[in-house]
Amino acid sequence: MSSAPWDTVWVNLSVATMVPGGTPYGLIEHAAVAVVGGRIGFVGRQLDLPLRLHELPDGVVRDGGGALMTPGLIDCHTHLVYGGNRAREFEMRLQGQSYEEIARAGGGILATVRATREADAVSLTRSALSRLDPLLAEGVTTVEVKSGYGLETETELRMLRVARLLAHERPVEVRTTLLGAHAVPEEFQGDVDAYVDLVCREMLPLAAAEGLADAVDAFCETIAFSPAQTSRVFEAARALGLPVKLHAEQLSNLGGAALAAAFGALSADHLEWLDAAGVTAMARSGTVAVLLPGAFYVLRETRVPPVDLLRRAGVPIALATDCNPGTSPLTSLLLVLNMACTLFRLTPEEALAGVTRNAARALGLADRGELRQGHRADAVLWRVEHPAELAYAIGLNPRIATLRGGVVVAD
Ligand code: DI6
Ligand code: FE
Repeated sequence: MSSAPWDTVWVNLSVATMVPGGTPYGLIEHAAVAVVGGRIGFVGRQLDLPLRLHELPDGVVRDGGGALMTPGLIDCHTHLVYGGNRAREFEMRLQGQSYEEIARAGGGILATVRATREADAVSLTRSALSRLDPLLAEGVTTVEVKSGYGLETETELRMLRVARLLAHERPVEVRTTLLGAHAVPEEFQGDVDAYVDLVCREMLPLAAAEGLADAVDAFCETIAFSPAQTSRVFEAARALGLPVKLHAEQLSNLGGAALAAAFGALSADHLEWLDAAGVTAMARSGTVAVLLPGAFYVLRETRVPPVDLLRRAGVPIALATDCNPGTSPLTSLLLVLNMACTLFRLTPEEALAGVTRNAARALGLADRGELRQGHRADAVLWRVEHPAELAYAIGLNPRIATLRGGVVVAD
């Protein structure tokens, strides 16, 4: 048995711990990070290590080569699992066809629903991996994946099973979210409440019984589900002990964020139309604001989320790709950092907190998102001199290596 108190000690690093309250980014220069049992055993100045490096057995000390270490990135809002794609629709829109014409020709979200229903688990897994891999290449260690393109029990559950499987195929933790109330399927047009019944009475209980859902989400919008219908979904989730989150205030203000806050939601997401009352409600309940600049960009929105109000109220701000085939075919979390700064005027530090500390919180995960003693040793080594470079560069990937549970993962 080794007498070393640690499995690995990384030295010769700068570390952006993202622990709030100290230096910007929680930055420590000339730092060391020690790992034991997949957790962080020490993070601090190399000088303050309680052991001399030469006393440690061979192979324990690893040279970081002056790299910057950050927490592993967390993409806390994705729709990674779906069938087909909507590139043709993108092309048609740019050739002058309207969204309505495309929908009448069988396009839009229901086109993805059809393609997803037709896809088996193997092909869903294959296409989801093609989107997951670019995220991992940029240092993502935890990803949330929603259902929502089945809109029938069998396909919704299949999507969630595929999402869970991704964690067996790649070195990543997957958190799953049931989004049965994403859109109204064709067969329930005209009787939305009957579809909400199906979500509440069948999808949620079956997903919960199979342990397939870590949370429940809905799309509260004039083109989707009303606040009353959203409440019913949240009541059903609460009865099953599942936390909730909400697509809220994306295209209009229905008071979705305040509703989510009243249910103690983990997060309310999008929020371009969020008002002061919604901000106050979120601050009171500790609900995270998840901003999704990819969808804002693709839809060419002009109304930005009320970032200043969120800041002043102390609402934690997270960022995510919202990777989906319609409004955000985006598989770069680093690009999200840049978009959040450029489009929403977040600072690079806020942006990085949005894909680490606050993204963890948006998923209800208290063991990651910061590099501090006791947290999971999920981390990324970057070839940059300062953490602002991660948000500043467009299209550059300076990742050197990813650690998951303290182990360098294969690329
Ligand atoms: N908000 C959106 O913008 C997307 N879903 C959502 O809840 C649209 C998804 C799609 O068009 O496939
Ligand atoms: Fe979404």
